[in-house]
Amino acid sequence: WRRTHYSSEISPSIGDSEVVVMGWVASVRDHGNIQFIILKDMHGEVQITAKKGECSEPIFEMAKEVKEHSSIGVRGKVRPQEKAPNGAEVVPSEIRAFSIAKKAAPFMMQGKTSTVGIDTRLDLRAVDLRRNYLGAIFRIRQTVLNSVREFLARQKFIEVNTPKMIATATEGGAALFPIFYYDREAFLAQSPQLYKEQLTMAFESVFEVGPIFRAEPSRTNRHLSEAISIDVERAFVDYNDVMSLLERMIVNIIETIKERNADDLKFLESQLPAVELPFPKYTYSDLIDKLQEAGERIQWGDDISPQVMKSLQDDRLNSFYFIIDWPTSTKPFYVKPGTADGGRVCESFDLMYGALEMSSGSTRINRKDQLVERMSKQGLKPDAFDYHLRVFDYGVPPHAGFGLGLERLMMALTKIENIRDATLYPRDIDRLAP
Ligand code: ATP
Ligand code: AMO
Repeated sequence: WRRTHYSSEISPSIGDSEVVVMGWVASVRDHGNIQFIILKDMHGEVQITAKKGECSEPIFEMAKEVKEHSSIGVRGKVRPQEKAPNGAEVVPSEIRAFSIAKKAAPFMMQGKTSTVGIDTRLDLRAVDLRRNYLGAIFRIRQTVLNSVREFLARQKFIEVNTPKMIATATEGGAALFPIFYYDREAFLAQSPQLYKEQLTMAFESVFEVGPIFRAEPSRTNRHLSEAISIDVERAFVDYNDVMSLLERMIVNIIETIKERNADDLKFLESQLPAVELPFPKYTYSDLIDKLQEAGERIQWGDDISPQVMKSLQDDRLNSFYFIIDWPTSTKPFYVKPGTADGGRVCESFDLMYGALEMSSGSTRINRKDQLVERMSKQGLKPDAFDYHLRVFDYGVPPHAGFGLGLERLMMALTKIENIRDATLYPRDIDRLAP
């Protein structure tokens, strides 16, 4: 018993030869003397039609019994059927039940929406992931990753992996997860920041796709405790160059999804964001003025929250745009202050999609004395960063880069409302399993 065809290959052109298909029961429709089973596999769906009198009595009985979510194999002949997926159906001569679903899952495999809440779905995530809706989401995610790797490889970036068990924090605001590391305390990495910067010394252009860990105590639809970050770092460039790289990468991702995921987009009834190069840029200071004009009680130096951004009426703020030149005090120690105004603002940017932050990036400090000074100003002990500071005696090039949150990007691309649906097994303050 071997699978001979995937669902997508079952079409009238097969003629009346025998096939074996395997998959999961997506739905069963009982019409008395005729049973329709929709069988789902990794490539789509195929209809199995068991008619009383046409197939044997035991097969007909079996077709009546298989429940949704069971995994089965079907041997049978193909015949044209206009109303079935791909215009053909399989008339079963044998049905094998590999594993019969013991219970009805609390959600349906087909259809776009689910009637149950996300917590019920996450409790049974592997089954939830069989839903066509999430299938489409994760195929698009795959295209995003492929497209990022293809795009950066064309620019001669090399992909790296940096340690996830680390000695010191890099991203001031976000809290760390402490771990036991033999007899010492260590942390899960909040970002590959210092390692990717160091690696520009040897390789010039590097990127990493990997987990970042952040102890986010808040329950929001846009924070995970473990997220995937696309981190990019390049030598001999500044923040304008990497903003240009980032926006071209986003456009490339969107074009690639249009090419490779047309069926998924159709199923999701979702439009990809309309983008045009270059993305609009707003300076932090200009936005603060605009927000104050709109009546927001916000001061220069404050962070700009998604709630606050919603008070601005500007169509260009509905898609991708950059907020640039942030106050130096709001950004981590490694971000390079500008030369004007005693370095009050720094060479930094956030890439936004509407009110949602997608990415942060900057030109980095490449002088040891300046880095030490910035660490001290932020209340960090330079001694703790000795492992990092020592390489600055050996020709650290000017460099710049960014971190792009993969799940956040998925939210912008597919309009999912909860970031948890952009990850297979989400981690948050309430959830550590499955
Ligand atoms: P080894 O032959 O190196 O002792 P192993 O055969 O015992 O490894 P595992 O310990 O199961 O295999 O690990 C699988 C692979 O992952 C091996 O190739 C191992 O070298 C690598 N590996 C295991 N632990 C670590 C680690 N802490 N850091 C890096 N690589 C690791
Ligand atoms: P930042 O802290 O802004 O910058 O993180 C970069 C991007 O990672 C995503 N992100 C998250 N996504 C989901 N859940 C979270 N808890 C979470 N935290 C962050 C966001 C965010 O924009 N080292 C710098 C990057 C750099 O300068 O290269 C950094 O970590 O999309």
